[in-house]
Amino acid sequence: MALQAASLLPSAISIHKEGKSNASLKETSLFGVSASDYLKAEISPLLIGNKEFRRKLPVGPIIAQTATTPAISQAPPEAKKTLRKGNVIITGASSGLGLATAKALAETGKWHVIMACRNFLKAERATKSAGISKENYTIMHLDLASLESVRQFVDNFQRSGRPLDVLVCNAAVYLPIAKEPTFTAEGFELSVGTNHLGHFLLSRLLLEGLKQSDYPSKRLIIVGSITGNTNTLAGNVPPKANLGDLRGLVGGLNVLNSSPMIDGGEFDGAKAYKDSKVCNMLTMQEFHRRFHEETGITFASLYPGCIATTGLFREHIPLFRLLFPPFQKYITKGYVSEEEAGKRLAQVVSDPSLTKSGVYWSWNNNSASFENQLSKEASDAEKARRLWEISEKLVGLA
Ligand code: LMG
Ligand code: NDP
Ligand code: PMR
Repeated sequence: MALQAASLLPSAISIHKEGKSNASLKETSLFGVSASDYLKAEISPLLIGNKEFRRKLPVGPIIAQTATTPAISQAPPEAKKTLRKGNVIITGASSGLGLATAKALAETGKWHVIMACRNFLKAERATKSAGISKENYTIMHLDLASLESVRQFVDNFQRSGRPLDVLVCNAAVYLPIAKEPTFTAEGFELSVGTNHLGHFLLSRLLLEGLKQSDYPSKRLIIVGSITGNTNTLAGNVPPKANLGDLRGLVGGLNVLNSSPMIDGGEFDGAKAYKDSKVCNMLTMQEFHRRFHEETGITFASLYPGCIATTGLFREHIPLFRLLFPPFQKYITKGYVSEEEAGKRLAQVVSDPSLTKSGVYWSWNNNSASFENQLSKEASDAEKARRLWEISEKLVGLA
């Protein structure tokens, strides 16, 4: 694949050659896939015989949940009977990746999906057209662009008495051609306000519930993206993600105090989206550092592939929406269907071989998962800590 991509590269962008060390692969991998990761992905089934891997396998019948590892058929039949359905909250499940994931999980009969959506009717219609059966889902109202709504959602969910086993922070908005910023109910720039701050509050408030779940493998997943990672070609298409020294975030991401952009710069909708994805990936790692050991929760992020047909591009110009899917399909070869991407995220939710915490998952051309490398900024622990602390203040947790 690296060779295919090489023909697309301008001479200014270097491409790694065979035989280079992993250190050099880190910053030059294409499409977020380095050769070493590719190899790792290819041998991952072998890890099943590995002691460290076995130790991390969830106990009991959860290992009967997917058909991707040999461990499945070895589950004792009596254990299968005792496992209750898992409960997974998916934000933004009314379209695209979220809907496809809800469908993939619901179809197994082993999950009840709580679809956390801002438009109830749209979500209801989406479940009908996707053919998700009534007993496998519940729609609950959540508008991530309002912290009040986030709190209300958490309250409603807790009152429902359902245990929470997995939370998937998936919803996002992308405003690539907006000339002026728009804002959430609390006055934060809309992309970072929705994609990062709304999810930050949601996951902080739901952490306690996740902790209390008796499910064998509890997970908190925050969807990331290649476009926030500047160690990839896609992440180098301007405007590039860059959180700078977070001065705009400190100022509250509004035009009154400072700037609507995290780095304090001029508003740029495409950059704000990419910045928000960096925040998502940093937040996942900070959760891992702060809570994995204590709670046993698996924290993970992922790049599911380029799902060029989703509603994410609804605000883009029609010409872009027309050309983007064939461009990704035939030129970059980064394209995946909604269905395939949904299966990938469903794997991160339930596959017993993906219990490692703190990982940013990606998939190679054979659709095998591997642990991908994040860019320097998206793996900067000091930035993650500062982002966490500033975000806590903005959402009223500190
Ligand atoms: C910014 O511009 C906007 O400023 C911002 O407002 C926001 O919209 C943001 O990310 C969204 O974009 C980015 C701009 C700068 O990129 C473009 O405008 C390029 C448009 C490309 C749209 C993709 C779909 C086009 C598909 C055309 C092909 C059709 C497929 C059919 C089959 C054809 C058969 C041949 O981008 C740049 O400045 C480019 C710099 C990119 C840096 C990476 C360098 C890689 C260059 C390698 C060339 C690859 C060749 C691909 C050809 C694509 C042709 C457009
Ligand atoms: P879609 O637009 O299809 O889905 C986004 C979902 O988020 C929609 O259901 C939307 O609701 C919901 N949403 C938006 N704003 C809010 C809000 N304020 N409150 C609650 N829900 C909201 O896009 P995708 O499926 O492509 O995106 C899903 C995730 O995948 C995002 O995190 C995106 O960053 C990520 N991703 C996407 C890629 C792609 O190529 N498409 C690549 C890499 C990552 P509604 O239906 O009401 O509009
Ligand atoms: Mg990108 C080389 C591979 C590759 C991949 C995997 C993506 C994914 N993109 C790639 C390359 C390129 N893109 C190149 C070479 C160009 C210049 C022609 C290019 C352009 C481009 C634009 C204008 N790409 C885009 C846009 C968008 O508006 C999308 C975006 O940045 O949204 C923030 C986008 C994307 N490209 C991707 C992916 C996954 C996106 C969707 C963004 C996301 O979900 O994070």
